[in-house]
Amino acid sequence: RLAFKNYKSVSSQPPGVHHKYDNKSVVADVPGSQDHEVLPLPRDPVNKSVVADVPGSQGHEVLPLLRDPDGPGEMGKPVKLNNLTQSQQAMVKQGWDKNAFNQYVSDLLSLHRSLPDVRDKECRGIKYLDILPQTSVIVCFHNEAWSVLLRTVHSILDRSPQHLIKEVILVDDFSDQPHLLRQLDDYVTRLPKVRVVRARRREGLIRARLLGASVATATVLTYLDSHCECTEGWLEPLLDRIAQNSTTVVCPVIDVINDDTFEYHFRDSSSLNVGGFDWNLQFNWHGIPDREKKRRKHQWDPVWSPAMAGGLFAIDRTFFETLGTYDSGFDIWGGENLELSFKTWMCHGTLEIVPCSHVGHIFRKRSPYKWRSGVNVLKRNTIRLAEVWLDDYAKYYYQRVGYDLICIGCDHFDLQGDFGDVSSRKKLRKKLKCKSFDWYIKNVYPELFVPGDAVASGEVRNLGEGSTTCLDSPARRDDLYKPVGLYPCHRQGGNQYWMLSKRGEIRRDEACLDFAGQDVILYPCHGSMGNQQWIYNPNNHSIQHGSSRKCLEMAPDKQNVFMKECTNSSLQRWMFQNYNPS
Ligand code: LR7
Ligand code: MN
Repeated sequence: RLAFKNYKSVSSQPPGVHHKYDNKSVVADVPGSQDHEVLPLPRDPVNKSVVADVPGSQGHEVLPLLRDPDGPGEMGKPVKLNNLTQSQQAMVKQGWDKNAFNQYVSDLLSLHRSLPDVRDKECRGIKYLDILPQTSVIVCFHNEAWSVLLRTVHSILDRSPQHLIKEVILVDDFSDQPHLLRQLDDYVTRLPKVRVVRARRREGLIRARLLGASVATATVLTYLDSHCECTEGWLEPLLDRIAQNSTTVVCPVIDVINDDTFEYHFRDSSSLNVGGFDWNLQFNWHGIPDREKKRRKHQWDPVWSPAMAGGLFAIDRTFFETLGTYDSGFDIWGGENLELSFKTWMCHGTLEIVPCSHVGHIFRKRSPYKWRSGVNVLKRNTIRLAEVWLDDYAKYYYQRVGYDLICIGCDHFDLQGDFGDVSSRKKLRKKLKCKSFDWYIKNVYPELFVPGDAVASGEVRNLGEGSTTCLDSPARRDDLYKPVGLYPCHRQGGNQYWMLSKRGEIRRDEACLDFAGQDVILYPCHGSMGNQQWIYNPNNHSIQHGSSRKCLEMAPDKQNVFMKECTNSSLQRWMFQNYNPS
């Protein structure tokens, strides 16, 4: 069982409530976070035969036997709404406002809707170990829409071998929507394997997951977000990997459930991605690197991944415990995915994506719930992450988010506000004899561009016209292919942070300055010079383009750049914030 060695445990009793877990729903504290022991709340007995009303749904909670194979959304088909009345349109809008997905459409679908079998056909022939470990599936939620939450639960129950599911634990992270309280308790009485655990206060998803782990009883923990749909055969290949090696942490392929139509889009194994991150310590996806393609025999073999997205994975509970679970100082949302990724690799485990396992997830464009006011929790979590795991590489994160200037000659800890105490996390890392971050970068994620390999970095300031203008462009995936611009220098990194690589790229993350004769744009870095090669001359401060031999020039409006014949005019003089050729 989980012992939560890293918590300040007040009670000498091991945390958890198994022994008195006879009520279906309990309110509990995250182990160690409180003086008092975890107790189930008294609740009224429920009538077993009650069928819950589904708030917001159109009144059809479809039972499996009554299922209509041609019903809306069956086989993962999209639902398009036509000719809505005004009041229906109002409901659609309300659903979007509350959830950041189209709840109205979700409410139209069966809680047991069918999905296509999206696996490679070879997956169906794979023989897994005869005896697989059981798992506790843990689903944390905060104000999740009823139909979406229950479809997650039913997809687990409907599409997993029953003997492999020990229990499904729903961790309510202090929701305040009424349907998630009594009504959910009532609903799960009909589902023998499903339990609800409720946090006493808003814990955030990380501590909510720890709460789930503390009451889970199976040897493998499987985490899912509260807006997922599992497909046929999703579970066995995950458990099989863990059964073969308990230090393997596994993720399914995460398919996209469209946030508007609820169409199930699947990703076939030939276009599989692995997880990585940039120096903002933000998770991102990449194609499978060539070295990894060579290591595997088949496209349905598990893929080593430098990082996990975070929400959907299975882990041996003893290994999770050995790793110190999550840093419980992480609040609300974010950072925990990279924490677990780094320590899995650095502390002697392996992180894989298993192509034969597919689970759908509703990807949203904004976060629908309230975060804490007054603190940037994501930044705080990320600083904890960097301080504990990144060693010397932490400086690239700080530079990237704009801390380098504020912190010259100072201890950056003091200036970044209170990120709490991380000494016990560092101690744990030592105790486990985990490898260095340098080892991780070189062996697990060699594709990552390391700013230390850059010849120059920081802002790129124009030296003409008062020297107040800097090269400035966002460089996320959606911002690519657009001309780069200029903006008053702000010395806060971000869109003004650039790196000049040894090869002559001017880049941020995976985006490179690229000139093909028209505008200077950002383009995915391709690594083969050509239109992405720039020659910086530190003496006359020119930035010359490799193939066209033209020079980068500031436009008179101080908002745009052009490529012009090199004249050495002050408009063609640029200064990198840090220039250190080796
Ligand atoms: O305070 C909270 N308490 C919660 O219980 C906030 C959230 N939650 C629940 C929430 O209801 C949901 O079930 O936690 C889960 C994750 O929250 P989301 O769905 O808002 O997060 P996300 O899907 O946008 O973000 C991804 O990154 C997060 C970083 O902390 C988590 O690791 C999420 O689990 C993770 N989701 C996935 O990995 C699915 C694939 C997305 C990608 C890429
Ligand atoms: Mn999610």
